Amino acid sequence: MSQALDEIKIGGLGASRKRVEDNRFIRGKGNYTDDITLPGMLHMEILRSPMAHARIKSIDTSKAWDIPGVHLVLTGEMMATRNLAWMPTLSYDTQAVLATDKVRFQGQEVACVIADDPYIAKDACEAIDVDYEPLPVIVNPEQAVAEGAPVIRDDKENQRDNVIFDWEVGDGGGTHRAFEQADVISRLKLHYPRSHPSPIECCGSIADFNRATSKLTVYMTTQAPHIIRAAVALVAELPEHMIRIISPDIGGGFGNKVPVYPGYVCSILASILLERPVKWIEDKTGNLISTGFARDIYLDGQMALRQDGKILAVRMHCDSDHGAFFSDAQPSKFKIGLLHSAFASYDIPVAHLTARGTYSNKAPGGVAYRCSFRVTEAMFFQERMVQAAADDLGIDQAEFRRMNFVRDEAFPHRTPFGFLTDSGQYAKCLDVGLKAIGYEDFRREQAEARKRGRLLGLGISTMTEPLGAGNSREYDILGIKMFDSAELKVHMTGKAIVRTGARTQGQGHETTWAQIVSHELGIPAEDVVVEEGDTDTAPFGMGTYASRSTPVAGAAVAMVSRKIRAKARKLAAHLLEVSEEDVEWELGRFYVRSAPDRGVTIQECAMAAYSNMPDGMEPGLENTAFYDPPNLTWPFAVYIATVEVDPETGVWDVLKLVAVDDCGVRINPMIVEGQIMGGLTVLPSAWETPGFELHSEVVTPCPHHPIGAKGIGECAAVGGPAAYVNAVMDALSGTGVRNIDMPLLPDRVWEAITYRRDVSGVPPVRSDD
Ligand code: MCN
Ligand code: CUN
Repeated sequence: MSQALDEIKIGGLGASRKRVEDNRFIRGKGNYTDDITLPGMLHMEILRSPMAHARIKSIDTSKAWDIPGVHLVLTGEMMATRNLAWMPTLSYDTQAVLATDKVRFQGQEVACVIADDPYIAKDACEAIDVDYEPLPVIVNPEQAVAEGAPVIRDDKENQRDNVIFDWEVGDGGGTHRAFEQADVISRLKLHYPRSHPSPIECCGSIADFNRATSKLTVYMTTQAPHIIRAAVALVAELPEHMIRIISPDIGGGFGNKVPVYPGYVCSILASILLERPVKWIEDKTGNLISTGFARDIYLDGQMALRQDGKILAVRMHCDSDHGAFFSDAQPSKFKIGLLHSAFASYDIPVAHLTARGTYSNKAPGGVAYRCSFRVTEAMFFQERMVQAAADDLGIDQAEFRRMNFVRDEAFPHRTPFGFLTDSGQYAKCLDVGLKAIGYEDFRREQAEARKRGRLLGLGISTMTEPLGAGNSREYDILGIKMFDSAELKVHMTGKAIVRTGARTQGQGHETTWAQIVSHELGIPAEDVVVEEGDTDTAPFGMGTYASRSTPVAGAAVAMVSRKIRAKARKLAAHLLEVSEEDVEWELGRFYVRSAPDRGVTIQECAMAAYSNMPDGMEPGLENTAFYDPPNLTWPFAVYIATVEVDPETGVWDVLKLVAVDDCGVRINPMIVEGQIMGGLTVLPSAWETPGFELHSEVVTPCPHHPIGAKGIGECAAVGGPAAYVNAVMDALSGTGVRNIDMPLLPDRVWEAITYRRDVSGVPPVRSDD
């Protein structure tokens, strides 16, 4: 008889285990960067530019130096003597650490003061006298390429204009031919505005250089500690083994804590110069005006359609505003992230995307924001465009999607831009969603309400997200290939520690990685501790963003567990005195095939690894696995929102939101639901947050992931926005309004209803009459 453990009881795959990290968080016992105090620690503050574009005529720091308690005032000029005035970005550009020649965005770092406490440092910053000569300011791509526009990056030798790149992907000729066959061509232009990830905890670092040991330890808010270590080694030319990056608890990242910021660099240099720990904690204003933003792209697309509803081709152009430095975090190969994952949900024969990136006098970043490298923009545009096309053809929105979906049997499916999606049941997800929202009934109710002057709307959004970069053949950042690793140490009493190079920021890795070990080894999850974030102890990894942790680091956890199990099997054979081939595995236990009652537990094997190993076997039960995924994982989701818009004020409320997410096998269903709700809510308060109805009945295991899981961390933030916007647009159907750019503030909605016209959010001005 089987003596396998009950996987849910031991907290394995599928168990809605409470998050173990919350034990300390809800008690206020988290350990964030700002909680750390080191002996002799000094404090750093940054002086930021009040101007968006100006030449620096002079910087006078003498008054700051005179303030008692000031230890160091850093300027770009001083940084330059150490070759640190500029640093490389993640997209092969350069970024000013402290400005020397010009300031290029409002909030740019101009100088730093290191003092006994942050208040002295702040006062000293105010005592620095900077003489600026203002220059014309550019705030959007149109201005950037206009005749006579000032060249923002005149620091770069061959830069004669404000264009960063012109990039294209897809089949231009084929797309052109398909458009010639079209019965109807549908067009949509929109702006996805700049957004800021806004984690509760701002960025910060404590650099601690110890002259005696030559070791540099940096505590910092980073989602990717190993990448930072490599960057510090290469940029500051310090030996990598003498650098230790520790990412303590993180109070939300959302992409904001991927880039390298000047504050980190300055605190490191200051600590080296002063030989004392230097702490820099950014304030909210600093975080909002200077750290990695997201979106800010202008999309113009056309869809070639056959009268019966078949999508024949898509043509897209994207103008993206990257701010003053091209510092996007994205795979090297792609200039505009994974924007070309657009239209992956649909079976579209051919497509062509052109993209132009430009500089502006705005903060750099392009980190995306809860989105796998610009897939939010891709999916938003996909779903807005699909809605517009369905309207143009007079076909029901749900039906139009269904007829163009990639069919279940068509996987793996090659998207028109060349990705290979792995699996899914798109139509089934849609059916579940339509049933849950009560589609037919709502349409009737909507028509009835219209007669009484009430505006109801229903918006559908789907998303197919490329999660889990690499594989290493195609994905790298600055040449560093994207894979991950996990290390598992099983102690003699059967307790274990698992470490990865990912870095949880609230996603619950401390809970879920233990569940994967449980699933593979039958060790109860509570007997497995998870540790991440310290480069001296964690194995190499590319970090946590683009929902790549489960697809890559999580897979590595499964693979290392399997290595441990393989060794445990040998130990079991030895203990049971049979040959390895006669040993069978069931959860938590090896047994003799011919005599199932004779068995040993995984814990007994662990003890044997330290006390009774067979002759010639290397002792211990520890291992590391590197995992280079064969492909991205491709979760799918359908989000359906219903709204009511007040025609008098433009205020709108969400009546209901139904989410159907298929992220493959769910490790921890409760954490997955938390991720979905967080993604659908993002920044608004609980007051604006509707009740969500989440569905988990569609599960398409990822065919190439060891436990069948796909990523989930960003899906709802990727697919959610279009559901809300489509719902408002649906409420306005018949008014001739085709688009309102986000944010859908009441005044914009009111303007659209009242004047029956599109409302564009294009800065800097919009005509108000
Ligand atoms: N999970 C699961 N089953 C699956 C997939 C995931 O149980 N099939 C679990 C995972 O084990 C993990 C969580 O769900 O505990 C999220 O997993 P995953 O989708 O792999 O995403 P990451 O862990 O890589 O998280 C990154 C993602 C990103 S990129 C942003 S941005 C974002 C997000 O997560 N930032 C967050 N969610 C966030 N949630 C919080 N609380 N804070 C942030 O900063
Ligand atoms: Cu894109 S924001 Mo998350 O990938 O860290």
